[in-house]
Amino acid sequence: MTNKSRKKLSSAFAKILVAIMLISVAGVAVSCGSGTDGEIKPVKKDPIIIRGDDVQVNAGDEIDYNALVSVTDLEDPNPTVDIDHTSVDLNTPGTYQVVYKVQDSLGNSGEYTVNITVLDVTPPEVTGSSFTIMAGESVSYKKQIQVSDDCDPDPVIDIDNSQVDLDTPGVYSVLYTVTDASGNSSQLTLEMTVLEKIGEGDEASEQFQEMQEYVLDRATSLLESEITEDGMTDMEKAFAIYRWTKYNIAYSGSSDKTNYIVGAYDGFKKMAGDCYTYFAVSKALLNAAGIDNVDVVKERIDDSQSRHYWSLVNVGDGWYHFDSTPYSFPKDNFFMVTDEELKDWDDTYYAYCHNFLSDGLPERETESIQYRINYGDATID
Ligand SMILES: [Ca+2]
Ligand SMILES: [Ca+2]
Repeated sequence: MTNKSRKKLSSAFAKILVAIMLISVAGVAVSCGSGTDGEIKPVKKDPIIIRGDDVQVNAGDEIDYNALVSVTDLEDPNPTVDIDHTSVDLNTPGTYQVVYKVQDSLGNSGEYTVNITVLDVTPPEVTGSSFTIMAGESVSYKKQIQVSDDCDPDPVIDIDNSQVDLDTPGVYSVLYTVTDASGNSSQLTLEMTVLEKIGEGDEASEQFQEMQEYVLDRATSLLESEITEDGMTDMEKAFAIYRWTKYNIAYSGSSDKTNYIVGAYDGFKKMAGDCYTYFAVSKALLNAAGIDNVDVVKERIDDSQSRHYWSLVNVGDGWYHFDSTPYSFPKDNFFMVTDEELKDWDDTYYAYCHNFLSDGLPERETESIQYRINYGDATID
C-alpha cells in the first residue's frame, strides 16, 4: 500500500467516523456507497442532517410536524422530507411515533423518529342540580349528575353519601369526585333534600301544600315556556301536553303513587318515573291548561297484572282516552282514542293493558277522531 492510498484510506475512515458520530449525536441520515475495487468508498459528501427532540402535548392540541425537526443540508437547499404521522392520535393520551424520511440530491437518505406524548391534563366536567326525594325512597345518586371528559369516555365516579339518612327528612350534602384515566379529578357537592313521606290523608300538611304549589307553578311555567303557544286550540294544547310528557319523561319503572300531586312533583323533579308519573304529570299540565280530565285506573284481573293509570279528556267534543305512557310496542298512540281503539290495541299488543270499569266515568265518544291527529308531524287537522 502506497502512502497515497494509505492517506486516502485514513481520510475515508475519518469521514465514516464523523458520520457515525453524527448519527449517534443528532440522528444523521446517511447512505453509504459500496466499493467495487476493494477500496471502501467514502460516504457521499455532505450527508443530510435531521434533528429534533421528543415532545409532550396536551390532548386536543395541534402540532406542526414540520417544526418538530430541523433538516440541514449544505449542498441541497430543498432536501425531500416525508412525514408519516398517521399513527398519532392527538385526542387520546399515549406515546406515538412520527417518522421522518429524508433524502438529499446526492442520494443520502434515512429515517428519523420523534416520539409524541399526548397527555390528558384537563379534569372531567361534572354538573348537576340539587335534588329531592321522599323519605324512605331509594335514590340513584349517579343519575343526579352529568359527567364528561376531553379524553376519557368513562371517568370514575366516587360518591360520598355518608352524611345522608334516607329515612330522616332533612337537607344533606352529597360529594361527587370524578376522576379521568389520567388521574385528573373534579368535585361537586349537591344538596339533597329528603322530604317527609306524604300518606293518604296528609293533604293538609304544610309539605303537601308546598308540593301542590310547586306542581302548579312548574306546570304553568312549562306550558308557557315550552309546551303551548298562543292561539292553540284546546285540542292542540292537549296534544302538545301528551307529546311533551311522553317524550320528556324517562321510564325508570317506579314512582310514588300516593296521589297525583306527589306523582307529578316527583315526575317534575326527576323527569322520570312509570305510568303513574306520565299520568300525574299529564294531569298537572292538563289542569294548569284548564282542560277537563278524569282519572282512569286499570282494573286488574289479579295481582300479577301490572298497574296502569291514564286519563279521559274532553276538549269540547266529548270524552276520549289520553295515555301518554310510551310502550315498547308499535302504534302506542293514545291521544283522544275511543274505548274500541284502546281495546283493539290491547288485543293486538298488550292484553288487558287498558282494562277498566266504566262505573263512575263519563260516557266516552264512540266515533274515532284519529284521522285528525298526525302523530308524525305533531299536528291536528
Ligand atoms: Ca447533502
Ligand atoms: Ca381529562
